[in-house]
Amino acid sequence: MTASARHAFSDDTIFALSSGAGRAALAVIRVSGPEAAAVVRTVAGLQPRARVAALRPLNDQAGQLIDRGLVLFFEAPASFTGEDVAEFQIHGGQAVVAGLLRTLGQLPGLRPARPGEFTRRALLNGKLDLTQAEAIADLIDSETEQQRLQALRQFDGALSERVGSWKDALTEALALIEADLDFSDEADVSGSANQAEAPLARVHADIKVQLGFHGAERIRDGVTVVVAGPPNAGKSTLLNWWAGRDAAIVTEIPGTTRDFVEVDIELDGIPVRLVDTAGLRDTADPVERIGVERARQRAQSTDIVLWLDPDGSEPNVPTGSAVVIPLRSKSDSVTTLSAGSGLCISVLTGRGMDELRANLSEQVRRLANPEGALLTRARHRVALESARPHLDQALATLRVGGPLEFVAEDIRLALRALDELLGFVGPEDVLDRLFASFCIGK
Ligand SMILES: Nc1nc2c(ncn2[C@@H]2O[C@H](COP(=O)(O)OP(=O)(O)O)[C@@H](O)[C@H]2O)c(=O)[nH]1
Ligand SMILES: [Mg+2]
Repeated sequence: MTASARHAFSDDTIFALSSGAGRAALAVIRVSGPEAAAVVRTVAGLQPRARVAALRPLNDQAGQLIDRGLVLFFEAPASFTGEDVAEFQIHGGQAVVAGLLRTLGQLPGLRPARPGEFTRRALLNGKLDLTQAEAIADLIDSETEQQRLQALRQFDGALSERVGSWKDALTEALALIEADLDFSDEADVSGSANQAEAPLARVHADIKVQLGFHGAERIRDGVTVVVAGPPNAGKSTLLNWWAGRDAAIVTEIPGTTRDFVEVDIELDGIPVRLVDTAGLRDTADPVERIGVERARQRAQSTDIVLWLDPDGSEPNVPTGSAVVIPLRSKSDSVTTLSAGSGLCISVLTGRGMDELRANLSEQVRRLANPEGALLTRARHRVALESARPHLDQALATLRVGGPLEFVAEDIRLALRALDELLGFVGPEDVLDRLFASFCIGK
């Protein structure tokens, strides 16, 4: 099934307020579907001309003036959705917007759009693929500069093009295998299957490289930093300093923090989640003990661990693959500096805090380096992970001279996984879930 084969959308015409809700200077109301041209004629009394803006009085069905506004018309397929599209730019008053929406709702064949339905139609009409639709959602949700740039890159087709080139190479390999299969009854076998190995191996290697990059997902979802160390080391104080508020309770009583306290900050345009944890110690208190266990688990699955200890002890926590930054906290009050290691900091006097910020920023930037990384969502990773074993298998079978039918089937399955990544095939509920998270009017 191709993108166009999926073109089975309803015949109804949808409309929605595409600009933000509430009082504003202007509002944009968008209409998409077969009735869009009729809407322009009825509401604006205008024979629609594609891509020509016209300032018109807009009337309701009784001929009463709603507002004067700018009317734009895009003829299918040269529109965002691939259908006929009309756009009304009107004054952003609530009564104005409500008046036009009410009028549209009364016209035959029109109904309010569901969240993301314009983009979904664009997808179904082959105007963009699923990774680009996701990029639109990411662009709308982007809060940091890096997120914005990354969403734009993906909207421009950075991932689509790479996946497209993988598909081309696999299709070529498949054709070579199939040609060989066709010839296999004859004595002088063409042997073209041998040439399939090169493109297969290239795609295989490239996908492996992409799966090794995590930078793009970190830009979208953020880098996690766990603050860990013995009780009373000043962990919660450091978190509060970074948050600029009293997010975590600070006392001189060891064992105060028992559960995670998380705050979201931004470093160099990259979202960072700081997690305060219970101080690590052996304790008889069952609640604190759970907190300590959770702290250990959290440290194992994080990107960065800030290890705080006034005495500069070695990090005493399983850190998985995390980068560990050792810090000697409360350095203003430690008189006999032992032979421990780590940057000396003091939230109280500000000592070492600039260096700490610079150090952490550098690590965050390194982890969230988007250079060459194309997978921005877990969904992309899942799709490639499901293609990979088929490529492994196809290559292995080909190399040992195994049955070419098996090689062909594995290539087809890998191609299907790539098509799923682009949204050309696959379960509808994946689309339902994605578009449910969209704004109405997009
Ligand atoms: N002198 C000094 N005291 C600090 C500093 N940071 C935290 N403290 C104090 O150390 C105690 C424990 O701090 P807290 O943040 O709750 O430590 P946690 O148990 O590691 O979370 C509190 O009394 C803080 O006021 C610092 O930089 N210098
Ligand atoms: Mg604490």
